[in-house]
Amino acid sequence: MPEIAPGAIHYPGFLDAAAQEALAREIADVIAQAPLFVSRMPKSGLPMSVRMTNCGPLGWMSDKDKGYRYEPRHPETGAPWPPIPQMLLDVWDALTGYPKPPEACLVNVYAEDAKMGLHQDRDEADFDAPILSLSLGADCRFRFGGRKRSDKTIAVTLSSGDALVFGGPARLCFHGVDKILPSMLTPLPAPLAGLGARVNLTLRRVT
Ligand SMILES: O=C(O)CCC(=O)C(=O)O
Ligand SMILES: [Mn+2]
Repeated sequence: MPEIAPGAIHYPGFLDAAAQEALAREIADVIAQAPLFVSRMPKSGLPMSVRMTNCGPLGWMSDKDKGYRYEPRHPETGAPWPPIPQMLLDVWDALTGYPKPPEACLVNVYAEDAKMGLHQDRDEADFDAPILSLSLGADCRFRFGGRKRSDKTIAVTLSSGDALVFGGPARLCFHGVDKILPSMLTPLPAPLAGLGARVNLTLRRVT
């Protein structure tokens, strides 16, 4: 499997079509219980271009006043996040080998024109566990750099069914989504059809 940087491994096509469909069904269930919402940038209050929700004991969100953080409850319904589907816990075990389960699974839904700026995942208290990312639907141009914002970056295409694990020396590497690739609009699997162009799941340990 290609190591795109020390500690960052890309698993193209890790989930086959049947597994992608099964995962999409699980995520559609999560969204039915925990509706998609829009996070806002700290201070400016500008809306992010992705819509999101979470499953697991903790969920990531952001708003104008309190900024980036994890919360045990959905910001609009006030309900606890639904549990992380077993198949995702199994993928976590298989690909990270980390002895504790993930505590948060962020679901990001990208419209065709959505993107995500270069950032580090650093709202967690513990950086020992790797991050696991899974993609469904349209290809995207994913950008991966180093531990400084100014470090050189590379572009990687993430496609439906791909997994990416970044931990160890890559845990705090800057990354982002430049764009959804319009010439490669693989539709989202049926259970998620109509929600957007691409769905990304990010599993993390938080505490
Ligand atoms: O959509 C992706 O591939 C990356 C998402 C991400 O980096 C994040 O939510 O922190
Ligand atoms: Mn990230």
